[in-house]
Amino acid sequence: MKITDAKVILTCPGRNFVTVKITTEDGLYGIGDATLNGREKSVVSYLEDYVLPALIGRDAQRIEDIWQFVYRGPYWRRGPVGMTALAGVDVALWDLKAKAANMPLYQLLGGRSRDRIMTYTHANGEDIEATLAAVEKARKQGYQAIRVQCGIPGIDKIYGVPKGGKAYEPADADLPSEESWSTHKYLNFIPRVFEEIRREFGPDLHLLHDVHHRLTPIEAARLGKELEPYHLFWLEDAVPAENQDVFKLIRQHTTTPLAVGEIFNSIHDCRELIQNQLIDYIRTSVVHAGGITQMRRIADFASLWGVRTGSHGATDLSPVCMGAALHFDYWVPNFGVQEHMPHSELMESVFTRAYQFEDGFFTPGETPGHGVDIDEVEAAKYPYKRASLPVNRLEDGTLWHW
Ligand code: CS2
Ligand code: MG
Repeated sequence: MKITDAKVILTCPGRNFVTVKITTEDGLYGIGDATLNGREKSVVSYLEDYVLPALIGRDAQRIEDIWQFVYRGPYWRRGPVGMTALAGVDVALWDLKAKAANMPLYQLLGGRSRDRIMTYTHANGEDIEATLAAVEKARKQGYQAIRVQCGIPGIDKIYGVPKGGKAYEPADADLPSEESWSTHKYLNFIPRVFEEIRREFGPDLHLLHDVHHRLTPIEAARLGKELEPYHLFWLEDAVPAENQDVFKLIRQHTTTPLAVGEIFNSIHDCRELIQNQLIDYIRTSVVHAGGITQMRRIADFASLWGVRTGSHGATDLSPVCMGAALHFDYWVPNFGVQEHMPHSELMESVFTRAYQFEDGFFTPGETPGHGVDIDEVEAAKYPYKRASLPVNRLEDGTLWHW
C-alpha cells in the first residue's frame, strides 16, 4: 500500500479544522484530525513543509514505523504542534488500514470492551438559575454525566460561560481577547453551585467541573475539599501541570477525583501524575497526543495505576477526532468517559460521520475505518479565518492562566 498522495485540508465551517488526507496507489485514503486551536497554520506548515513530502512512497501499512519516523525524525521531539501533526498522520493511517481490512477501527484495536460509550456534555449558565436550567436540558437529552460551569458574581467574562446563551467557542477573536478572573470570588461561590445542583438533581448525576488551570495548589486543595460533599465525577485542570509535584499537596487534602491532560501531547507528560497516583483520569486526546498509536500506550500505562481515560472532546477537536476517539473508547479497557461538546450544524456540514448519539451514550458505527469522511468541495467553501484563544488577567492586571 504505497502512499502516493498526502495533503492537508484547512477549512473554517464556523471554526477552523485541519484534516490530513493520505491516499495510496490503489486509491484508498484515510483521514486524520490535526487541529490545534489558535495555532492551526503552524500545524499546516509542519505537515506541508516537512512531514507529508517525506511520506510519499512509504508503505501505509507500516503505521508504527511511520510514527517513529515522524516522532524521532525531526530531532526536536514532542510539543503540541509536532504531536498534533503526527496525530493527523497516525489516525489517517489507522483509518486506511481498517478500510483495507474492511473492518471498523475498533476491531483492529482488539474489539469492543463495552456496548456503548458514556459521554459528558457542557451545561453553562451566567448564574445559578441558568446553570440549573442548562443541567436540566442536558439531563433531558439523556446525559448521565454533565460538566457544569457557572458565571461568578463580580467577574464579567469567565471561561466556559458564553454570554446570552450562545454556544461556547473558546477561540473568539482574531487576536486574543481578554478575560478577567478573581480566585477569591470563584472559590467563595462555586461550592454553592454544586450544593444547589445536588439539591435539585440528587446524588446520581455524574457532575464534572473544569477549573481550567487557574488555582494554586492550596486553593485547589481547598476547592476539592469543599466539593467533597457533592461527590464530583472529576475536578479538571485544577492547577497548571508543568510542575506535577504540586499535585501531591492537593492529594493530601481531598478525595475529589482529579482529571488532567487535555493539553498534554506525550506519554512523558503523563508519567509522573499516573505513576504517583496524583490523578484519576487522563484527558489526552487522539488529536493532540500523537494519535491512536500513542494513546494506546498512555491508556495501558495508566491502567497499571487504576487511572482511567477521559479524553478531551471540545468543538475544536473535529468530528474526525471524535470518530477516531470513539473507536478508541469502544476498545480501551480502562475507559472512564468521553467529552462531547456538540459541533454546530455548520461545523458538521463538511463531514459525514457514522457515530451515533443516544441517551447520553455514543456508539462509533460499523463503517470500515473510523467512519468519518470530509467533503472537500464543501470544505473549500470555508476559507481559513484566524481565531485566537483569550488571555486572562487578575483584577489587578496580572496576566494569569486562561
Ligand atoms: C476545555 C476546552 O473542554 C474542555 O475541557 O478545557 O474547551 C478548552 O478550553 C478548549 O479545547 C481550548 O481550545
Ligand atoms: Mg478542559
